[in-house]
Amino acid sequence: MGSYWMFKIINFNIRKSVYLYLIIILMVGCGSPEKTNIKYGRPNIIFIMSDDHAYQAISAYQGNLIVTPNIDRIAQQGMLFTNACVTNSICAPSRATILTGRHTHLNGKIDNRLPFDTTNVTFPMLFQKAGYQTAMFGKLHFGNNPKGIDDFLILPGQGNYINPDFITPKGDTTIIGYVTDIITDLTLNWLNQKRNPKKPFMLMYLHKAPHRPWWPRADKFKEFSEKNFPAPPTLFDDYKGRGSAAKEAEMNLLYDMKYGHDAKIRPETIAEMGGVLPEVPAINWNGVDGFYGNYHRANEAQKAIYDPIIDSINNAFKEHWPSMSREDKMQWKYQRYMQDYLGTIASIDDNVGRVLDYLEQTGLDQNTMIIYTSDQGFYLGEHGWFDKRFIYDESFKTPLLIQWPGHIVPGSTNDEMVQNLDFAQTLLDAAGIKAPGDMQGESLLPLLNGDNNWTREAVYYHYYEYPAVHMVKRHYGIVSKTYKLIHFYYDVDEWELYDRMRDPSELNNVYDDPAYASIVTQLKSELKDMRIKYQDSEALDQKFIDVYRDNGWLE
Ligand code: SGN
Ligand code: CA
Repeated sequence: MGSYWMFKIINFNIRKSVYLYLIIILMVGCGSPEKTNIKYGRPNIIFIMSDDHAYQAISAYQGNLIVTPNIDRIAQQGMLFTNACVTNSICAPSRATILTGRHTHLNGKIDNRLPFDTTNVTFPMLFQKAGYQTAMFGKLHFGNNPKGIDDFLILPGQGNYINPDFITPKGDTTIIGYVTDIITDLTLNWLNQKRNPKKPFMLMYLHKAPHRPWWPRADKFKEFSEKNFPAPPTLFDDYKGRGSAAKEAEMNLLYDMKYGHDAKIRPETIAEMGGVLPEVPAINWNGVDGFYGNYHRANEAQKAIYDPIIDSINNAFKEHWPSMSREDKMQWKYQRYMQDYLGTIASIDDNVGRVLDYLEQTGLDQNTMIIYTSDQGFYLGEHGWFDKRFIYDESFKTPLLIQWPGHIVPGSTNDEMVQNLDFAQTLLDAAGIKAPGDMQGESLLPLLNGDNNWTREAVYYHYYEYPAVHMVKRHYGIVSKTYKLIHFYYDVDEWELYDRMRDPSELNNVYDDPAYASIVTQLKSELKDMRIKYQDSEALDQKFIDVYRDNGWLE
């Protein structure tokens, strides 16, 4: 357990068994090591997923922002995928695709708003049916409880960083502490005390961090608030070479990231500076709730640790902000963003280390496939952005690291175009469970085993949540290692083509460049075939626009 705040159950709105949680949590680390279930032949699965974890913030991928020694261990002992991507770069839809092995337009979870259709078959249901124990701890983000899961404590919706609430099979509860530590404690407790060592297990360990508004644990908050990070070359992107979607998106650090909610500037600080400042309009400020909505979850003891750090950030802001240029403000926001975002990741890395240590100490690691991934990628200032949604690389790609002793050559890398669509079939295949014929991915086992018979050359992508927060227009596209063709089809009709080899930062749309005319023709035809293969269509595009119209969400 993190040394910060002892666990205490504070909310007695569960019908019964609240004390059970206290007892099980105190028992973490007290149990005896258990043997692997190797004699049963079937591997255990630990699926670790963080929320919005950019590959740029994992040192196995890129080391200039943060060192993540523990997550990197998975790559050192297994395989690092350098071209893993999602089918739809947003939270709940990505999770729905992971669970069902089906694209958004078929599983129906097009966005974060509409409910998940619980008649979908999910891979945990199949594991459970095949005799596996199943458990889930952390963020699901569906608005309904997971099916096929024996044991769970999940965050309601996005969840909270400090003293988070949890939904449990027995009711709701609040646990005092820092969310990343708590989710890990619950996970370790389950491994150590609750699972049946005679059965194989499929465990989903799902972090809330590093999702906005990026509240690190207080010690990490202090440590990271004193650091400076290198800005990406495209921080001041003016979106010139792109279409209207990039220009109209609302995810620019300078214009859309909020001083209160995101950068931890107190309402009192803005008041002392003369109220709503011209360069800090209400939209960029987010009022009192933006800051206090999160801060007030902390109790007095916790606030006492956060306060000096917040004070020092606020004092520096008050002193320097009036004389800062627009460029300075962009740089300031970028630093505040990275300090908090990466601070939350430091806790993830420590906690992943705790789980890996436990598995190694007990020998469980020998028969366990461990996956580390995120529900999508994220912009860390590239193109001046935060958030995700776009098919452009930083949000399209997602980290993927897999270890499985005896099956994967340690320290290997793979650059094939693999997707979150493939996860369900991969895990089922690893466990020897037959995947339903209507799953649309491919098992990654041949890649993990080092076979060279992978034939997929391009993948399909489709994003829907518009109009909505961040205002990223609906689009679909085809992506190969060399090209990316995109169609923004709603409220505009615009195509973009990027030459991924010559223009890896995706700054120049070459769709209208005559030199690429034959590539455009070829990719359009492949995209058409792909839409047929995956059963997507204009009729479905329209159906999902109509859903927004029927709900009054098109304004
Ligand atoms: C919240 C965030 C957005 C974020 C969505 C979706 N705003 O609305 O910035 O894009 O979640 O994120 S916040 O003010 O609440 O922090 S997702 O990961 O769940 O898809
Ligand atoms: Ca997410």
